[in-house]
Amino acid sequence: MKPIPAGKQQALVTRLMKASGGTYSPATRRKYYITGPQWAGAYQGQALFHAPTREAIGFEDVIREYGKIGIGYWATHDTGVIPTAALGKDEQWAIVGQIQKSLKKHGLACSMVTTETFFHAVWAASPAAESPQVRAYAAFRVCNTVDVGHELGAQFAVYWPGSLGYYTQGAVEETETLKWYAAALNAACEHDIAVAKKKKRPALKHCLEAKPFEPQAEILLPTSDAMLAFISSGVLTHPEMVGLNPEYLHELMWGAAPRAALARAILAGKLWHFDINDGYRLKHDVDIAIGLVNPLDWLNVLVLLRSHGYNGPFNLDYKPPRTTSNHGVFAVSFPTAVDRFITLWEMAGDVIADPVIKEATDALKAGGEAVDTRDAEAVTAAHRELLTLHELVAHRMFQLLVGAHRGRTYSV
Ligand code: 3MF
Ligand code: MG
Ligand code: MG
Repeated sequence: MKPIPAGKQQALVTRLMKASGGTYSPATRRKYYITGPQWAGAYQGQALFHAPTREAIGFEDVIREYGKIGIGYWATHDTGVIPTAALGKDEQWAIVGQIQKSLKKHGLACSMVTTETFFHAVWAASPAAESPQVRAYAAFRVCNTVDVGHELGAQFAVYWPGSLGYYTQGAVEETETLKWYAAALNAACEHDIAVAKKKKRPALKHCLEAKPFEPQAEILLPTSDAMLAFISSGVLTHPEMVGLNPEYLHELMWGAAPRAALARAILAGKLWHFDINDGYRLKHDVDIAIGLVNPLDWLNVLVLLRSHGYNGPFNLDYKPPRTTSNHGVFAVSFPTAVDRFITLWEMAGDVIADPVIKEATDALKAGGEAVDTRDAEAVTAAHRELLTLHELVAHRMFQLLVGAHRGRTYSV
């Protein structure tokens, strides 16, 4: 092939995107509770060892482009749209007014707001630092986010505590730090109760998001399970207002099975919000878009969520790759991520309705014929053939994933 001149590359991408097919219409995409974070759309490709590869864009651009794609909901960090120095001031409310206008113009709703408690130097010793002043500032920040959330019509507040941990051992007393962290959440919940009452709105759902490491070396609440224990430990004044925002890749990062982590959150009644992305076990938080690494596992995850009636947001918390251009972020990265989610979600419906999987599962639950249940050999023998169905179910899931259940075969 001849070299492609820069001026013809966008057209090539557009043509190949069309040739790929399988896209859903914006109207169809809007039927799902898919949320687009400001930070994902505006991510410029920067990281510890990485210079930005894309130009900066603001919320007007992100909201407009999400609207065109058919992403119906928008979410943001406070400082993703409001400069730190303007927080809580008149300038903040002017910006919030602009955001409201943009959302209305492009037909989006704000689903979630979150406080950035990891980027600014003030968080160097975490939002639950020893200094009462830092903690008072943290309380101001989370309460201010509650105000912004109500003003924008959000239903959720999310907390990724980022720097709640340490680089070096012994510098921090863990129980005290956790109680101080709880104090900030308590301030947010109590403030929320008052604001919700005044505004005649339901209170926000406050969702904790765990990540096992990064940016700190050691993290005080590293997993969703740790957060469930924290919620019910007695340190929160309103544990009923606090649930989870698990993130798929954050669970993989510590070697967990995301589906099992989600199942534990479901049992606790705390699966309220879900950050969707993909990546690899025991590695950096690469934030690859959903389904590009573990499509079969993702299908399994969505089967679990569908069968338990999960109706919260699916938040596209991933990072368009550094190799993708500003144009590509909204022409390829977001629409394809949304479409893979929809495909996997609908496929999860196929799995639930599949007669082979259904009969196999029912048979496994029915068990073998009655034997003496105090006789290990007899119980084992009564189920020997039945248990082969486990592998058959897994094979059937694979068939559903590749379309073999609809007759797709290869002749050699
Ligand atoms: C970090 C994350 C965060 C959180 C966000 C919401 C930048 O790995 O996943 O995204 O989701 O801070 O609170
Ligand atoms: Mg996240
Ligand atoms: Mg993440």
